[in-house]
Amino acid sequence: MIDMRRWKHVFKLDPDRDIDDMALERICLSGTDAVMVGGTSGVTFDNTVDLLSRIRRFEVDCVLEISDRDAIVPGFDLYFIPIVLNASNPDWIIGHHHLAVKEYGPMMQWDQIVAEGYVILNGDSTAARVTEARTELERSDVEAYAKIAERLFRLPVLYLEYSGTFGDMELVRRTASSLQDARLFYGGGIDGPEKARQAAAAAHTIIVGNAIYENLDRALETVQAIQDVEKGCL
Ligand code: 1GP
Repeated sequence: MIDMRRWKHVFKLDPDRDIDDMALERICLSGTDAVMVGGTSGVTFDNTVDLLSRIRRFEVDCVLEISDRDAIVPGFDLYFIPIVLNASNPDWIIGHHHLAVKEYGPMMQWDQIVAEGYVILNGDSTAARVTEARTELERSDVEAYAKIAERLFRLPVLYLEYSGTFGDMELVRRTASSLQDARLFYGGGIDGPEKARQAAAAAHTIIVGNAIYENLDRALETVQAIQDVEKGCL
């Protein structure tokens, strides 16, 4: 059974973006803890199943982050379900979840499902626009969301999502250290080893997305950077 609590580094692959076989092989053999498949727009059953079958040639743990209930593909190791805590549109807090469980409830394997409390912090991101997220937040707002995620909803993951831009590491560090059980996932703007080291020093788990498509060599260097942080050489 996969233990996501041990993950330090995750690559996030978008089914709506092209990646050639060589690049995919380098990602899957990089030493990352897991490959997460997910994206905000253009995710379909077909492009998700296609990417899963290509990743499955490798042994790396492979999980799906569900953003569209028409693109729920069997065969992943785990299924991550975002609950966007700062969404203004309640569809992203409970609406899509309700419809998905109504439709797929009888066949859901609940021990494969991980709920993520998302806080979206980059107002310019697609995720913020789609969910109508309130991104103008004080640190105290984020702290409150962290408590709601962990104490009220008992979510196993709090995901601080800066998708496309590098975030406030002091905020990430303080939020992570305020959590007792939940894991803090950080994603956004990690474009190479320097930022990976900073983010890894602040969060429990870092997620690298865009860099895979923009500069693969530097994206791959983020895996080693985590190992450096683990050894204490920042
Ligand atoms: C996106 O948090 C991930 O959901 C990663 O962000 O694409 O900016 O690396 P980037």
